[in-house]
Amino acid sequence: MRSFRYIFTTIFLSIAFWSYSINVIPHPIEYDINPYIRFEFDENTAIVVKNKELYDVAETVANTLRSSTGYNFPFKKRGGNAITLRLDKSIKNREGYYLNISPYSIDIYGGSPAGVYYGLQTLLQLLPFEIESNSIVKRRWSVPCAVIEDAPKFSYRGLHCDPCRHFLPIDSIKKQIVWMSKYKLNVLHLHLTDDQLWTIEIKKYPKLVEIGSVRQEADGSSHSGYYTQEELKDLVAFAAKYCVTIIPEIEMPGHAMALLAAYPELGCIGENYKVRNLWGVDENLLCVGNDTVFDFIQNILLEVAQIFPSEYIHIGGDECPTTVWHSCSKCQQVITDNNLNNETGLYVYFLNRVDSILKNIGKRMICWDESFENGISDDATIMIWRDEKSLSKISNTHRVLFTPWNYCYFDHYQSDNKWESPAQTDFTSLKEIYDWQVTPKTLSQTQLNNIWGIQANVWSECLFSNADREKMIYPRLLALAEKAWSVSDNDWNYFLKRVDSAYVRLMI
Ligand code: TNX
Repeated sequence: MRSFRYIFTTIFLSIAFWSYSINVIPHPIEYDINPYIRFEFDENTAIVVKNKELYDVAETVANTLRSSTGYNFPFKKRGGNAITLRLDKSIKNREGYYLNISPYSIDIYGGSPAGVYYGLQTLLQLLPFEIESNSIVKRRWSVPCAVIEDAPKFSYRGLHCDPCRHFLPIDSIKKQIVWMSKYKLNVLHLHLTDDQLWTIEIKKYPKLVEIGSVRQEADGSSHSGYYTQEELKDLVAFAAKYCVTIIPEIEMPGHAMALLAAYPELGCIGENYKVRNLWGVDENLLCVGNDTVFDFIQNILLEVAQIFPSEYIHIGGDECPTTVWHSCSKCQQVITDNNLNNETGLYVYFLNRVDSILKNIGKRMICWDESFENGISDDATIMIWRDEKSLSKISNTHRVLFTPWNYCYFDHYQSDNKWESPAQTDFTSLKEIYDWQVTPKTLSQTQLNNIWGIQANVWSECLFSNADREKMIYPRLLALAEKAWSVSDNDWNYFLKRVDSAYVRLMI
């Protein structure tokens, strides 16, 4: 059936003997399109759902279609004038899809519901930009006929969100989820704790939010905010509708001042901690010589695991100056008792104990690349924020996520325009991201196989409002999506044309 439709549409499309460009980001792997032959939507166009697993994605996209066209898009069992959605086991990549638009019908086949969802996103991008409007737009709704076969390059395509430096309403995170999914990103890395705020309710330790989610600023004002478990569960369910997995991050043993302010007995010094009101790195860490610290971590992670079904939990591990451990007798005792040599050994000992806690509760660990020192658990996934050198070293032995600061830190300036709000001092332009060679040619097959994916990080020290944050995310997210999904050749001008169309959608 699929091949019959494919041959039919291909013959139909080739009548024009011309190859046209396609206005889609990220660029699909293979396509044939003819803007002069079109499928017209009308008030009778239906949605046919062939597998019950597809109702959720069908409903999510039907809502977008309904609100702008004003058509009903009824769900039907069969029919010609329809978008028909099916699962297809012959599609090897589970997020891959096959989209066939003929003048009479639209068919989408996916390797999984996510594959079908991505086929639908491509369809939305082929429709006029007003399709993204929240109110009815009176116009002709048609799409060019096309056959598209597509699948992602990387299976992890992430965007990070930091509500700890400046707190974010949950609706802003929902909006981020919707838009990242339109560009086929599938993981939201939610950085829930840091020196400057603890933003997740933990029922067993109420002081974490009572004390840890409020910071006194130097000017006497305060900044605060946290998410209840109910809000976070609702966010997880919302994200699932958009095929986005949320990976929570609970920072340890550093970046933990908000935790220490609430429970000072868990630090080496044991008193006088404050939720930090400066940016940068604090030298206070959790005390590894205090076994209650590990019980505490276990209890927190148990609650986190109940909220987030993701197989992975990120436990931070970055930026840990070890001076306090050096002068803590309890930490030094652990070094002696376990022949750890020095504080670096202690740091790996700490992370490997957390790794075992996670395994016991059925989860796996992600940590930042400082953790890659001799002895870190083989099972840990390392999120690399440094450079290609780290990538080629770590990917020999570990599964990695690549988020190098010079391409993927969206808190950097992106232009020399005077209107840009204050940002971190570095500069990362859209073109730099677009020209980024994610996987250097020197990597071996083993190293390449270990690269799970890429991600952009939106640290929010300088981002005071969601509007500031969105200016930093877009349009750079479009280049990131292209790097994460597509295998197409570099063609900057062609990409810019597609960015122009995407821009109108983002502004609507
Ligand atoms: C580094 S790289 C950090 C964050 C900051 C960011 C600012 C890494 C894992 N940590 O704590 O917010 O730089 O750009």
